[in-house]
Amino acid sequence: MTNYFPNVPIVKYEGKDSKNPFSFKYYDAKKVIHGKTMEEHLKFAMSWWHTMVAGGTDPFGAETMDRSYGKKEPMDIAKARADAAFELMTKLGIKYFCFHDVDIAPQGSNFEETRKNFHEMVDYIEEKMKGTDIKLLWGTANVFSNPRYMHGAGTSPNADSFAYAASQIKNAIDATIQLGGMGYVFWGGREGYETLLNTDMKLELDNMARLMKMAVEYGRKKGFKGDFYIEPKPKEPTKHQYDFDSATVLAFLRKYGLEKDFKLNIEANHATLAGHTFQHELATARINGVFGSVDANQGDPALGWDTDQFPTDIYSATLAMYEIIKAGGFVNGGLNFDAKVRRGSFEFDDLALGYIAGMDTFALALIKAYEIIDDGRIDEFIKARYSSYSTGIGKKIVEGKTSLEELEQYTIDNGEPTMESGRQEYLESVLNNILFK
Ligand code: XUL
Ligand code: CO
Repeated sequence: MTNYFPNVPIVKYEGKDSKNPFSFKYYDAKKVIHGKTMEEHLKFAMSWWHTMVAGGTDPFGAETMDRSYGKKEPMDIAKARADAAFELMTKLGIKYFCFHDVDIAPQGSNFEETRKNFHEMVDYIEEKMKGTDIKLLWGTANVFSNPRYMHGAGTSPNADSFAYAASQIKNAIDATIQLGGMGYVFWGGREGYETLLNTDMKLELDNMARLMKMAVEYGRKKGFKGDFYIEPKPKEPTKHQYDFDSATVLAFLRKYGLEKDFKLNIEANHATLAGHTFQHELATARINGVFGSVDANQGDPALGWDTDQFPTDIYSATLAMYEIIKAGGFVNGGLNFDAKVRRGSFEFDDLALGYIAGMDTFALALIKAYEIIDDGRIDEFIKARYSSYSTGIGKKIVEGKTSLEELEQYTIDNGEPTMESGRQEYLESVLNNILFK
């Protein structure tokens, strides 16, 4: 193994009283909780783009982090990054990773050269995976950064851009299959519009569905048995992004008959940008049978953009884990840290410390979510709140055995409903009681 992170040891669980920054306080990978190890419940993944590539740029400043590992040639840098990725994942005990095509290999001077670089790196990563238990969680294609996608990819007004995106997606699906990935993500970075003065929204949406259908057909033909995901996000980079939130994506999938092959990859910070909570987006996916995977991170409530911070908010993470457990847990999906260290956290140690913070947050969230379920007060309250639908007129409503006429007669006989409190403050105190006991 390389030693690009010399200060980072093999990070172990030392318990909540440890003051060792390179230790887990809550994540005890092999500890069994409700029949599964923490590692099996959480399925942590490393995001290649934020961890191996991102250099800390922002609109006002250059890179603060050097991610070239002392190499000069683009392919050498790509290989060093792969070596560093496996070193970091091994030291942190992370068993999955996710990548875009452009994260792992340099762009060539034309499509064929880029494709050659890409497949060379896929082979390199495949070799690195051998003899480890590190797996690919999902793959994807970056069809939003290059200027050819300035007006969109699947929703571009330019058919040649659409074709280029399709070609990239084909190769990214091939790579996902080769590396044994069980997921393929569509995040519509520029699938949206700035103004309707130049946009045929119907054609753009129809075309996006056409591209996804072709991807499903191709993937299934090549033997891909995993899930395709759409990752909702309301805005940034486009003003009106078509994959706005879980409900919007669901309507899209159903309209175009894609709901059997696609599930949702829910990202925390995208949920909050849409004006929802992370829990709301997960719950919407769960109750509609399309919960798939998670991009874990958090935004800053004082900033209106996608800050992709490592998640440390226990309150939000716990409620997210509560939903994930209720959805039956991860099957093909997992918990990908779509998170990056802050521009000022430029040292290699910060990468490891960021992951440790995020992993501990979700480990504690897993423990607390099961404590909420085992405690039962919240679930029992919700059940009792709807008990009027278990008998009498309520039962008839639920079973579809009544009518407006009967309900009118019932109301005449019954008079004013007797109201009950929603007890929000009490329930919030129950949650605090469990979180901080
Ligand atoms: C961007 C974002 C992407 C997707 C993959 O906001 O979340 O990194 O997760 O393209
Ligand atoms: Co994401």
